[in-house]
Amino acid sequence: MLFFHDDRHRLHFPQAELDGGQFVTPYERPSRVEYVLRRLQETGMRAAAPGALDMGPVRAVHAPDYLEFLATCWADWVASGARGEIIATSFPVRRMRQKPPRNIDGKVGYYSLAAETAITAGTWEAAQASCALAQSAQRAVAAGERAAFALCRPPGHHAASDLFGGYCFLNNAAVAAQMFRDDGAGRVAVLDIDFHHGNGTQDIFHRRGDVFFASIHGAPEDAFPYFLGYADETGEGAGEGANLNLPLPPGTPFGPWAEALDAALAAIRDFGAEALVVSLGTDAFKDDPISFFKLESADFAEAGRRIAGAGLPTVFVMEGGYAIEAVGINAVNVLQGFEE
Ligand code: Q9C
Ligand code: ZN
Repeated sequence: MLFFHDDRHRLHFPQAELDGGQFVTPYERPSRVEYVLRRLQETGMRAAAPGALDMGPVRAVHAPDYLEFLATCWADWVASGARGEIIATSFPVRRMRQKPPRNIDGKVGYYSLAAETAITAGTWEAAQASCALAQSAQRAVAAGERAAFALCRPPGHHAASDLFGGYCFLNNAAVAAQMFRDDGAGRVAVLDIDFHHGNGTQDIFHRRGDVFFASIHGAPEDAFPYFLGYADETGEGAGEGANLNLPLPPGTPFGPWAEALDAALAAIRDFGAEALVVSLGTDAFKDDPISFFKLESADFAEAGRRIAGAGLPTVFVMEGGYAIEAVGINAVNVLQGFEE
């Protein structure tokens, strides 16, 4: 399988993540990519050179003011006299006004969905380079490859049209799905197998009937992002019926997880998708430090086999996965299973 990567992911490496009342080294760290790269090379996957970012499809799924915020927030933060990394502390919660303030500290809270994700000087460049990888993989598949893998970092599926957080800034999977539509696919599906609910992707397509979103994830009662991802979220308006959430409880092993995967794939087939984007997180792994499913490494290969059974042109986009040494094996197992 062809894959795309870009060293500029290293430009995004905050020192700090707020976790359990302490600042810790972020779980979402550059070494994740090194482990995946090594495994891709060991297994003979083919590296291809990524193209430049096309802002057209990015603007189709993200709000202009949000993109402007991402491009300018670091300079504004530094100019305000702040000395550390950008961390959101104030949010427009219940009964408050949904209106971006002038103050940069207020803006940061307005455009974020959680406080664990810091922004640094290089974050915007890294996020753009990451998104360009999803675009390059989509172009390869549109040009006739059966499948391609974008080794995206930072990840994307928590990023909504105008929100960052959950380690995500640009929604790489949503951008790839949008590009399939722009290329003429009438119907596209996004299958999200990251442990966490893909709230950003769901939100972006919630009112659209042309992009189906299916997600298998830790139930929101128990897992981040906590405030979206219930089974009764089925889409709205033209999008009614084009959203499928499959939340699962703590301790879920491969058996019930795989049943959910089969249900998602059946729904994608019934929808009539012509192309597939997979949000490929490996944090459903049993040893993941921030998740609670119990998949074994071999299970990821079986997941890849089942995804291949959909018979669709497929773009794999890297999302989460924090059991660092196993991230490469687990991610590449999905790709290898797909290719069998
Ligand atoms: N105490 C992705 O997998 N919450 N994002 C961490 C740790 C945020 C996960 C809490 C998890 C975000 C792409
Ligand atoms: Zn995740």
